[in-house]
Amino acid sequence: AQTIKAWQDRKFGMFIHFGLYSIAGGMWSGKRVDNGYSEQILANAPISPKDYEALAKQFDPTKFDPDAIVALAKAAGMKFIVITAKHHDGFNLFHTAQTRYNTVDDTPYHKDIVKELADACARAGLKFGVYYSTIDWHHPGGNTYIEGNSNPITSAQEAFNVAQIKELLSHYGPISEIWFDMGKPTPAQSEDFAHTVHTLQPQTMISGRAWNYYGDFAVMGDNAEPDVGMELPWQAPASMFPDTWGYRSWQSRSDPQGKIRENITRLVRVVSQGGNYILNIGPEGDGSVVPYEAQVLRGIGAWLKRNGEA
Ligand code: FUL
Repeated sequence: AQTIKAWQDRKFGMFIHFGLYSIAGGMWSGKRVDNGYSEQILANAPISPKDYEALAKQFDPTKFDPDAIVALAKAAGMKFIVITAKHHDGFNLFHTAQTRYNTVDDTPYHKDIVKELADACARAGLKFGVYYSTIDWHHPGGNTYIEGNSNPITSAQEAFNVAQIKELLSHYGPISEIWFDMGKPTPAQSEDFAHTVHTLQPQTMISGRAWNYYGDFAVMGDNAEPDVGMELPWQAPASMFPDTWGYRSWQSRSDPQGKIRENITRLVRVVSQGGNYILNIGPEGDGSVVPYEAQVLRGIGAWLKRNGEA
C-alpha cells in the first residue's frame, strides 16, 4: 500500500482527457466552438443530447496505444497517469454495468480503455489513477449544465456514482488516486463516495473535489498554483493550453521550446513547494497523441534527465 509520502514523491504525472468530445475536437456543424473547454462542448454549443450521444457510434480510436502513451509518460519523467474514466458528459471509458453508454457496449471499438491503460501502467511500473466526474449530463433526471458546474446530485445519481466507484476500485488493480471533479455533493454524499473508495482501497488518494473535507489531497484551481506552500498534500492540474483539456483541432500550437520552458518552470515551482504537477494531454478522436504535445513532454523529460531527475 502506498503512503501519502510515496504519492507526494511521485511529483510529476500525466493527465489524459479523452472521450466523445475528442471526436468533435472543438468543432460543431463545421464551426469552431470557442466558448469554454472543448471537453465540455456539449454544454457550450447548441448540440442536442441525441446528436452528441451519436458520437459513440463513431468512437473507434484505433490509434490509441496504451503502451506508447505509457512510454511517452516515462520519457517525460512522469511517474503516474490519470485518465478521464467519466467526464461531465457522462460517457464512460470503462465497462460499467450501470449504463450502456460506455466504450465496450456502445461503440464499434468495444474495448475497455481504462483497463487497457491500467494494464499498460502495471506492465511498466507507473501508478494509475482515474478522473471521475460526479456530474453526469447523461444521467436521467435533468442533469444538464449548470453555471460553474455546481450541480446538486440526486439520490438516484448518488447510488449510480457509488456503483461505478465500486466498479472502478474493484476491476482495475490498485488505483493510486481518484480525481473526483465538480458537482455540489452534500457532506453526506461526499462521505458516501469517500467511504466507498476507502473500503475497497484504503490507500487510494481522493481529490479535494470530492468536497466537504473528504479529499486526501487538495487540488488547485485549473492551471493555478498556491501562493504559499500548503500543509495538505496537493496537486496542481495543468493543461498545455489554458482554454481546453480535451482535444481542440483548431488550437494554434507554436513555439514548442517556449512551451517546454514554461512547463519546466511550472513543474519546478510546484514541486519545490511540495506539490505534485499533473500535466494534461488531449488525444485526438482516433486515439493518437497530438505530436506537439508529445514533443513538449519529451522536451521536459530531456531537461529532467540532464538535471539528474529522471
Ligand atoms: C475542471 C473540469 O470542469 C474541466 O473540464 C477539466 O476536467 C478540469 C481538469 O477540471 O474542473
